[in-house]
Amino acid sequence: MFKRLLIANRGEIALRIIRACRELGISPVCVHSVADADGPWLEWADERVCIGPGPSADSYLRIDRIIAAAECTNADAIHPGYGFLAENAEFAAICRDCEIDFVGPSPEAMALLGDKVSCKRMARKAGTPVFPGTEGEIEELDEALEVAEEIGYPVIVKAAAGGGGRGMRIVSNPEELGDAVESAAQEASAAFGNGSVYVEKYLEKARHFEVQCIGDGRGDAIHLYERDCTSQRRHQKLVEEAPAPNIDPAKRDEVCASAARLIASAQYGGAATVEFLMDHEQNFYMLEVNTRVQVEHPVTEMITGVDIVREQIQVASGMPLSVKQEDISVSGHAIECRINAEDPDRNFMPQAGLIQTFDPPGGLGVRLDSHARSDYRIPPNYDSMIGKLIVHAPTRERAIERMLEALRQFRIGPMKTTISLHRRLLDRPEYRSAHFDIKWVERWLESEA
Ligand code: MV4
Repeated sequence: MFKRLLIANRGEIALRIIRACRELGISPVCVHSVADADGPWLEWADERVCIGPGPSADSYLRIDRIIAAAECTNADAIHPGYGFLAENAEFAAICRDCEIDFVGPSPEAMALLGDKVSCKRMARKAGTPVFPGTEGEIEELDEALEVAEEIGYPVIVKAAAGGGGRGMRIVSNPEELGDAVESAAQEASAAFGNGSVYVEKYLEKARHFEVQCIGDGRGDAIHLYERDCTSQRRHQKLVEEAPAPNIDPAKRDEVCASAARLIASAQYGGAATVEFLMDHEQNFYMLEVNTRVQVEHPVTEMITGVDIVREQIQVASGMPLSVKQEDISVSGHAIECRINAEDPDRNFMPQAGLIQTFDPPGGLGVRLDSHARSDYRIPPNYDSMIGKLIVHAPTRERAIERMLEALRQFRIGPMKTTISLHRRLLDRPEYRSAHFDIKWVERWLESEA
């Protein structure tokens, strides 16, 4: 096992990784920016290294400085967390060249699954359901027109290197397809240095379903069942839960097993998430694979009892997975609310500044993953998530009630947060009944505006 692990991240996920290190007897080292010099999580690290000014491009994204910090502190491994360099295959390759273990997949596995065209090709081979569409990237417009005609409009043009909603165009008739392909390719080329695009069937009303997998890096992988992430706004998830409500158990087992086969086929090591959309008839279609630990991993930990960050570190150190597929079962229901320092009444405007009041809830089945505390000043440079409130209860109904009371007892001030929004969201009939789709939060907020 590693002796020292460098955490190339900040905030709640840095704290989450520190906690996993301590349980494994590993010494955690943090890098941080000048803007994060007062970050409460840094108190729990054995060493801290300042790697540059506030802007991420000058600190958390500086591969050279992070590698130098790892070398100076004698770290055996680097955990990238999520965001920043977590899905950067070049960073993973540089770590390997420097003989530092990257807590994540090999650069090859990351590249194979990170490119959506190659990922889709592998998914077809593994029997993971995908949207009908072009076989690979579009080379001739005629070929795209032909496929679109065959699958029927509307279709969607997507960038092979895209993700999170960037570089997509919805097309409702053949007259628009040429322009859409051209502009999506141009945008992708500028944004990702890769202008490859592909076409697939566009699904209007969908639920967002994702399967947590862990690969051992030697061709074996397990899944930890799924999460529902349908409640989101502008590609920012607000509430996640596990297991996904209202799913036929046989279909669910089949899609989860197919996700694990895909991860295994890439010789993938570490945590991965296979994202799907689900239509109203419970047909599943893969969207993409995230090659990192995700923000919402705790809901899966709560229902399976598997410590995902611990597994990531163990696999990266060359150890086998500590659980077998047949030993994994789902117990109860978990919900996570992302607590962002944003004003839901002012278009989710970020709220930097000094936290004066921070009174968190507690009690049976209540978990808080947060780096915040009173007297902590939220810097303006990073995303506004200051914590994740997670509850676990025997049923979905009881988890909702437990979350509502935990939210009621959570006092943060003076800045606005998304706590008030969550209290209203969890009480909506769409949420309570789980009769929702990926646009439901936006429709609801629009109807109140
Ligand atoms: C889609 C889609 C409908 N049909 N693909 C958005 C982000 C990227 N991960 C893929 N996305 C979508 N791909 C097909 N064929 C709708 C979306 C989409 C979406 C997906 C998941 C969660 C929220 C979303 C919000 C808008 C659009």
